Amino acid sequence: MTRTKISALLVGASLAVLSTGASALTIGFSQIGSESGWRTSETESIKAEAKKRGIDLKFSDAQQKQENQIKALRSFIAQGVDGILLAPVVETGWDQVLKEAKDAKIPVVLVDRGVKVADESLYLTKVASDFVEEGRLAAAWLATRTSGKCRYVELQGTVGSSAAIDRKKGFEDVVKLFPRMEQARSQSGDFTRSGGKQVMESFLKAEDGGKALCAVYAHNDDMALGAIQAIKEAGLKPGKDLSIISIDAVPDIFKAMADGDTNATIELNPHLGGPAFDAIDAAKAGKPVAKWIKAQGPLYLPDTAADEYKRRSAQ
Ligand code: GZL
Repeated sequence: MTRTKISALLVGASLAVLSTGASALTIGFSQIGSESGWRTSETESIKAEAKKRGIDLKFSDAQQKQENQIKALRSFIAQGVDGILLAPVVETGWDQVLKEAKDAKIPVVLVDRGVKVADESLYLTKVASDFVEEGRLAAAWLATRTSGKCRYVELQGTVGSSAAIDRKKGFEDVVKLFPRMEQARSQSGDFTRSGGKQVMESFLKAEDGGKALCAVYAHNDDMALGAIQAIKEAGLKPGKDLSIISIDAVPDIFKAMADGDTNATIELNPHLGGPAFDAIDAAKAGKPVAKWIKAQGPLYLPDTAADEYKRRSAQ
């Protein structure tokens, strides 16, 4: 290639960066997998945001395995990326690889879940909602709907994930204030529809076909959608014989709500790329970054479900 062509290319590249004002950064993104509708939306949103900013995003899908995430982080470090986004599948086991990133001076931003580490300086910030608050809100809604008397079952998210641990904690913080609220059974459906259906089937079998059950608390909408199928196949009416509340506010839960099959969902924002990339930019500019960038969502009820479904499925 002639010298003129190379210099033209270099001018072109720098003009592209200047014109969009985007940072020509290379960012590694270790994503958990595609276990739920919400996870897929998060992936699509972060990829779109990276494209809009002219960021070269190296994407890795861990298929729900922590060892794959650790491998991906080590690969990003070896490539010398400018920053890393990590959606940690579970809370623990990250100290060593985060220390390697810190030693390589690569900022790590946690998205949508948290980690338990000995030294909080091992990551730049966490962009996530407050799962304990979500659990408290869900329990307050159920206690109000049932006048504080309900024998419920719980579909937990992925074992060891901060989302499952804290959504469980928050719910139980409030339930213990109501002596006639009783947890009949609680088990992980791993945040998937199939997991939610299988576990709900086992709950119904163990609970005399579900006749004595009052409600289902699902840590995400996908497990609630699976449970709805199981409840129908057992001859009961979901949303009526058993009240149901879940979290994420994916489009399909609004369809189910409009059909009368579920009763409430709490919104979880999937658009975490903007705040995550801004945090990396701020760190590189030597600006302070909060340790937790929180995004909290509202609770939705059947009265707006049809409109919400139309609006969200058109997006
Ligand atoms: C919560 C996120 C959870 C979602 C699920 O921030 O980690 O993981 O609620 C997803 O849909 O599987």
